[in-house]
Amino acid sequence: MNRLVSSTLVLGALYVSTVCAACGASEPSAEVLAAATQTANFKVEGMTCASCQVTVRTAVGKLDGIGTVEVDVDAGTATVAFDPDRTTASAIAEAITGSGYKAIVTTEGA
Ligand SMILES: [Cu+2]
Repeated sequence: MNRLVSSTLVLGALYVSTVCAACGASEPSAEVLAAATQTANFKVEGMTCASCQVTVRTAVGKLDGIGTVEVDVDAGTATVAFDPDRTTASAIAEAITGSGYKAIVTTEGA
């Protein structure tokens, strides 16, 4: 019984350690690869830790037609490959902004 309780406490501590003041904890997003033929770069403000990165990735990943999502916390940037028939760079920027990090499209191209 004591062993069970201490295991729970350890798991709780690990869980809390992934939370940061800016974003709170978040679960890794499932990668869904679409016919992502276009890539856009974004400037993302306010990311401070790996969990912020996951939050941004998760927010983008909820959109339709998203391919790879690369988020650089230190640089404050994101690069997203997407299917232009199913979503747009501005929709991606809105999704990132909606997750709590102001995003603007910096470059957009094939
Ligand atoms: Cu964070």
